[in-house]
Amino acid sequence: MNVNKHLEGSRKLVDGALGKYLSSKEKAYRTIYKAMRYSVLAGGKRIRPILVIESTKACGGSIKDAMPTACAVEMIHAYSLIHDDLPSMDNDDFRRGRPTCHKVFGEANAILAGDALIPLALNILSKEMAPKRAVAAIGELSDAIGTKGMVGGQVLDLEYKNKKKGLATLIFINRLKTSRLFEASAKLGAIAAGAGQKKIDAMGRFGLYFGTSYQIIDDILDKDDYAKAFGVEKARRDSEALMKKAINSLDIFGKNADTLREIAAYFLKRKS
Ligand code: GRG
Repeated sequence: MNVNKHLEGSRKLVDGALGKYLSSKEKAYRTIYKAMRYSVLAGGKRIRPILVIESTKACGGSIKDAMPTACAVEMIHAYSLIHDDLPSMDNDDFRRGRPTCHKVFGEANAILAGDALIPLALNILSKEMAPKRAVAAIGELSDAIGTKGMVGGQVLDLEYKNKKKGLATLIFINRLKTSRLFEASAKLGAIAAGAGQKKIDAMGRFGLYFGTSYQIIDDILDKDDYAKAFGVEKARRDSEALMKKAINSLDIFGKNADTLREIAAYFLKRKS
């Protein structure tokens, strides 16, 4: 399989679906949709929705089963980036090569665009999944992004901003801030396919290891946290070991998870 081409195709499908969810013909809502579209449709690797889709497929579901869930997860990711860029957090002027949401729409509208993406994501899950799957998906996603997930990780990250972090702290923060949403993405894909608990759990392990490796690679590329604290060589070794663990978590899916295995190997070698 040509992984690059495959990912490109998936990205196009995700972008098309996101565009549809993020449109309203009513004049009154023009500003908020404009701000949301600006940030969500600004490119990005779409790795989380791709994990949702491939997890669904590995569990016997279709792209159609996966797409609402895939878009919901990407909306949550986009919200976290919009808020992370705010002056009160990372205070970034650029994201994905263009001015950040608050630079273009003002701080209040950027906060609100991020805010609006959360209920929209949950609403999509509630309306477009079968009731039992929707309840499981909303439960998992809200766990992943709340106080003991992404928000909790961000709070700790801010607390430790100018302090030295030991290995355990660094891993804990990364787990909450980054890997937990990867874990949820892979699990949500299995839930969207109607998989049983064993498969949902296996996908969760895959997502968690994948996300942890992904964050370390991010740090190598940004010369940041993990790579800065422990050196590029250890960071490289650890990211490889974690991606191996991710791939090993897929054993119970047999050949059905071959695409996920190839995607994991591909992202281990990413350069941006
Ligand atoms: C505001 C609650 C709240 C949380 C923010 C996501 C986040 C937490 C902070 C952003 C900073 C950062 C580097 C987080 C680690 C997660 C990560 C690797 C984000 C970048 O994700 P990619 O590589 O980006 O998927 P694209 O642009 O490709 O979508």
